[in-house]
Amino acid sequence: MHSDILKEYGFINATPVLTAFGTGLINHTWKVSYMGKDYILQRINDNVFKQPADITSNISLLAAYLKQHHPGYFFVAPVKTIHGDEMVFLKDEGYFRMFPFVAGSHSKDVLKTAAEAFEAASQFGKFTRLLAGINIRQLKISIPDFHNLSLRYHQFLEALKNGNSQRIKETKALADELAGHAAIVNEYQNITGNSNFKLRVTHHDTKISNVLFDDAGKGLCVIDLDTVMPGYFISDVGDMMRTYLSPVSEEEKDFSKIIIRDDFYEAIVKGYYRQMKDELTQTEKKYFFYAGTFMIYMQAIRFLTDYLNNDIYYGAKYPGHNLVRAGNQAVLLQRLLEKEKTFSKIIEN
Ligand code: GN1
Ligand code: MG
Repeated sequence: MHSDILKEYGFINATPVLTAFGTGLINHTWKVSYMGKDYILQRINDNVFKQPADITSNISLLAAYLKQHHPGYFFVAPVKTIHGDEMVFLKDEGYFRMFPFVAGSHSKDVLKTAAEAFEAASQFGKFTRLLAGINIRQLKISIPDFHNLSLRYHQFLEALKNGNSQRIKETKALADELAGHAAIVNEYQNITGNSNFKLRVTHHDTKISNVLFDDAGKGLCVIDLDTVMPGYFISDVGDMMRTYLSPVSEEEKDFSKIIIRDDFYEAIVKGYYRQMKDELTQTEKKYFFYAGTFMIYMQAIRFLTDYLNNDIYYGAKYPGHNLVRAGNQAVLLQRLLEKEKTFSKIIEN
């Protein structure tokens, strides 16, 4: 199958070498080596991204805007096919697109230092700031209600009623614990009704592997722009907290390893503020800490909802996988909430 796709890119003179790449849960990603150059090939999961053409349209829009207004910004545009298209559709295979593997750049799957958190936060902040002038209505909504916490909470309650009954029983304690944090949902509803909260160009997937670093360890740009849509800054800042603060990820089964690293929190604040300090409203700034609770809570209920619905969205590599992930995120939420007092001082300074 891959040879048909790669033919669309004119890769016919030698045999391209494909290797699975990255750890994403939704799209499938390969590294392709062809005639001494490397590329990233992705198959879009069109169960999740129902209109893959919307992604292409958004990326072209961003590329054109940045080229015009911030020509110095390093933007990784998709490789075009021999027909000049940015996406390939093959019957029975789905939607594919390819990016150049930027020479002299690298990405990371885990953060080792707070300096890396600073660089990443600065890159995500810069992205939103540089695009602040774009007419946000031109952006397509590639996943409707993606970070709509009210809807996610509703889906969680639905799964508790109509999901796998055995699993509903088995997860009662965790479900009760999570339902006990519904104040996070109420706060989200306040935000959506508050005009001091701005819809901005938001990345919506700010994990560390979506930042490209140069050889000196400085951030170059952000990648994986499929979920770039109008959104609130809490999505981006919150997902950084969710994925940078603890030394272990959502996959960790030993929950005692989940801890919050204060210096990484400070690095996220400093890196993001370096770019966004003058963009954020006073009201938004008050929700900086909340951002982390918002995203961790949403991820916890998304994992548990999927477990209750027999793992139809995230899939499971072993029995109980999504339950482990949900339990992990619930502990992370608890650990972060314990830091509220300490961290509010960091923002004030
Ligand atoms: C999914 O596919 P990936 O790993 O980049 C999910 C994110 C979750 C993440 C949790 C479209 O992202 O929202 O935070 O898993 N993306 C989608 O690992 O649902
Ligand atoms: Mg992603």
